[in-house]
Amino acid sequence: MSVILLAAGITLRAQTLTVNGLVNKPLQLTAADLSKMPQQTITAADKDGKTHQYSGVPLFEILKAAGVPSGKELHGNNLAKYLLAQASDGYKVVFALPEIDTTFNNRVFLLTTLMDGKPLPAGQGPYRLVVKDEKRPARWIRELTTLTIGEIK
Ligand SMILES: Nc1nc2c(c(=O)[nH]1)N[C@H]1C(S)=C(S)[C@@H](COP(=O)(O)O)O[C@H]1N2
Ligand SMILES: [Mo]
Repeated sequence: MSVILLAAGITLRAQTLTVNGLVNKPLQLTAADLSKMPQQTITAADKDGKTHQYSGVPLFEILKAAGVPSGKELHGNNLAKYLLAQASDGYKVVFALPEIDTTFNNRVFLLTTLMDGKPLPAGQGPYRLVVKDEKRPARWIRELTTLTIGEIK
């Protein structure tokens, strides 16, 4: 496990986000890689109804970078493909590809790195999915480590 040494002896885990499974291009994204991708900032209410500003990379951008079927390719067997998001505590969440695909709808699925302009706090970050306009935040997976594309056979 690599670490980043900050001033005053504070260390942070240099955590990467793994994108694997049925992708053309498996990825190991660092925070620096993510910062070079398109960014979006949204306002969303957390579990307690408190609104925060969340910033990060639209999930669809990450799927495009990994070469996941999208748009017109999303038919036939590709519609039985899914995105499995996994966290370091073992929490797992599934999304269907058309949910995330902006050619199907305009819902916002954001891979967030910042909350209210600051890195996500320990226990939430460094990466968390935020699903806007979903009535419950159960799929707002904290401490996200891996995105895997699979297919239901
Ligand atoms: N990694 C991880 N993410 C998670 C969970 C979890 O147990 N582990 N619980 C989910 C559920 S059920 C809810 S309601 C919200 C709660 O978010 P909060 O802990 O930030 O209030 O986180 C979601 N994300
Ligand atoms: Mo929950």
